[in-house]
Amino acid sequence: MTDARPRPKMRTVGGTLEAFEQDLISNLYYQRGTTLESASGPDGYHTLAVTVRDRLVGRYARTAAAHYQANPRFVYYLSAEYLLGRQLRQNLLYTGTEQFVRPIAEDLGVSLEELEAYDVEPGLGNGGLGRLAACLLDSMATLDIPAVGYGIRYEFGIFKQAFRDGAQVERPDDWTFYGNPWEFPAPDDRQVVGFYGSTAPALDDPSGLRRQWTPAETVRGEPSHMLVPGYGTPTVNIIRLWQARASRESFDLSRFGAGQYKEAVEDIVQAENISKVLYPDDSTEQGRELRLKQQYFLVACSLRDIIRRYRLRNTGWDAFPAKVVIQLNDTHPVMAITELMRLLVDEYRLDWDLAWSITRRTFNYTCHTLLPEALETWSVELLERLLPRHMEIIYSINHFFLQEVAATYPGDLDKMRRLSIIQEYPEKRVRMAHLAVVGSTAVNGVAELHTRLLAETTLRDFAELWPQKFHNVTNGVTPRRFVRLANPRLSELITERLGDEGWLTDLERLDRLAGAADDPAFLERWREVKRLNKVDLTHQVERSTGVVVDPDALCDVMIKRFHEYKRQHLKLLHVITLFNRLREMPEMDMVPRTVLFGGKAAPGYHAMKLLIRLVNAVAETVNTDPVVSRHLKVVLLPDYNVSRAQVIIPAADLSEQISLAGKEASGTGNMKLALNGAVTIGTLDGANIEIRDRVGAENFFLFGLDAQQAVDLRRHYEPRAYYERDPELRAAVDAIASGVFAKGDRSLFAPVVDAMLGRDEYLALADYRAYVECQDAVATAWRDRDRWTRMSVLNAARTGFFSSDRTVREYCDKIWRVDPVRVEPD
Ligand code: T68
Repeated sequence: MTDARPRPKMRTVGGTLEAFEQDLISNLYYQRGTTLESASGPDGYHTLAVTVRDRLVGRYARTAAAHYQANPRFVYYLSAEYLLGRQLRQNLLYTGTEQFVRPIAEDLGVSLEELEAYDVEPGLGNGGLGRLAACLLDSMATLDIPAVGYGIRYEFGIFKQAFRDGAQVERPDDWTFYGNPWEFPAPDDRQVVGFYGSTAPALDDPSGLRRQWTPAETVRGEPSHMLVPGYGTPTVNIIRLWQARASRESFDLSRFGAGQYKEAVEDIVQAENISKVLYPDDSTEQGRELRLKQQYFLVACSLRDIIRRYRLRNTGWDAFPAKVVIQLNDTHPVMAITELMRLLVDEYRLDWDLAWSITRRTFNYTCHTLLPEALETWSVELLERLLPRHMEIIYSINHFFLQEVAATYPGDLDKMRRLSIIQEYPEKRVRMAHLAVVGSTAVNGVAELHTRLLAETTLRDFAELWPQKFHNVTNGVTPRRFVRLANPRLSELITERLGDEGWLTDLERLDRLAGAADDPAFLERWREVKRLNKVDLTHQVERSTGVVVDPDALCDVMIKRFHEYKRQHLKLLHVITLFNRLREMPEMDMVPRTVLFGGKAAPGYHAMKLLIRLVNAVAETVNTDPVVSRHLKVVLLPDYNVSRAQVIIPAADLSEQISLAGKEASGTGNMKLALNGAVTIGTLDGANIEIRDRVGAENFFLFGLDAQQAVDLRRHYEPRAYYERDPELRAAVDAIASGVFAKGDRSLFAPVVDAMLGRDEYLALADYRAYVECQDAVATAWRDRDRWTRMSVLNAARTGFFSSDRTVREYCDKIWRVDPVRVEPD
């Protein structure tokens, strides 16, 4: 896809300030049933939200009409997770009504900040994968790509994180408590989904491939949609979220009448549990049956909706793959492949081969991991019980696939065993990634290194069999949310320098800032922006932790899910090293630093929950030490989420991307931080490599083993040897072991020490010395203010490539082959 066509000029649908104010007052009265005099905070927020939302509805209607008219090929993005972030400011910006709100709010005696406190972010995801989905939707709308996102409307999103005595406690995220003004329920488009039951042969099918499934249980999926506006264009797409409801028959009126209240509603509760909670689990498998139910619920509802939409303008099945392209966001929605086969073969009575050809041409699969333990598998026993017909279909798909394999590699049983969709030992399980690759046209990794390693290791046999299936599409992030909304000061400075706001939809134009990196006056203003952002962050830190930090200190941030491979413990060893140095030499001239962590650990991930305790314990010790705390502060900001990211990222000086090379698929926080002028300290992992290639080696602090060295070292690795020969490392580990961070209790953090000195799975000790030396180089660079600011400017100037607009264009070119549809301007 090219972007050669002229873009319609950005117009505002905001109308006039007077009209906006009128609508506000009227909405307050008629929608909330209250008046200016008696309105509460939630009333004010809701009214503002609805008034802004109304300005997108006309655009949405025109988008739907244009799509109906053009009958284009659509992208359907299937994802179990979306981390959309707050909606209010985004939609004010996208409708051009931002300018009205302040004067009106002033007029009415409220502040936008006050109202925004009620703008809750829908936390319908865990981390990078869910946020990527949201960035891609934003870019698809911005590029006028006809697209619909499908997901689950979890009643409770990702848990809220608090700390009690330094330990993570999880609280439910009741995100719809005040109602969600951004969504439109669409009960007319509900669907019914079956589970359990049995299958029987279809009477008229001699091939035996068509069968009839009679589910034992049915659940209703009720959709609602949220608007996904494009920036600088009238296109408004939607994301459709399904909520599980009991089908009407589930309510047992006779039992209720007989006073058996609990029994009468049992089925209702069970059905509605399906969309009750997001699995806050990005590492381990748990709650298996319910999780599989969620996955099937999502794909069954979505496919029926996709077919419904297809049939509005098309007849027959031949055109289906030409009009429908489904992108599977990791393996969570991969059951869609078997469900489409079931619909086509059993319900629409197509023959198997035609159905399979349609199915394969419809789906594509994005893989987001390299960790073998994160590759999803489902036990055959569970699948046979919950989705008996789907299990049969998987066996048939596998049967025909293995015939193909046997024809290509005659007699190679080992190859067959490795490629099979079914794993036989130690237990029969379905490998979802294999099903995804077999049932898709294109498979993509999310950064160059990741795609290469996928093809060389995790999916190697498939890459040999079908090399043309594998593509790389390096991730990206939306500059609207992560620069313009998060960092208005920097945005203003950039716009002033570049002359207009065109960079917001053509991010590579940031390269014109490179010239400014030698302009002392510009550097001064750049620094001033960063400083003001850091002042904002210090206020936030103080409000939520009570810790007072210096806005002039180097702001060193590590924000991401807590996971061993990401190596928060390596960062902590560095912090403890600085602590030890200061204790030993109180007079040393150390660069003042604030080390800021943010991130959640999966509730069942005990090693990471203990590490969180340790981070908080180290923070407490450091921050209360009269000598050390003059130079060093450590903060673990509770409840890291998209909204907090939008405050932290603009204030960061140093971006920590220190995963063991070969483990982080891509990372996207690394991109957001670089775009906001943070300099990266990182390994050659994921997209760090591509960031470094672009910003230049001299503007990136590289350290550590590369992916190949890590694999080689792992074979004969002895962490104790590193511990014994490096006195600073030994002192840091010993400090944890000695109980100084646990009021003398040597047992509390012993598991952390044991993990380091025992297996040290992610080679933190091996990378420690290189990391600490690299951090010393960071400190030296920081002392030279102009040098540092130059690096900061060049990081922003040279990372325009990492816009999710570029990512979406690549998906369009390599995989989707969809064209934009222009929508009538306002
Ligand atoms: C992330 N994956 C990758 N997974 O770790 C990151 N997993 O490198 C990459 O940048 C990002 O995806 C986008 O491509 C995840 O975030 C999960 O959240 C997850 C959730 C459930 C199950 C497994």
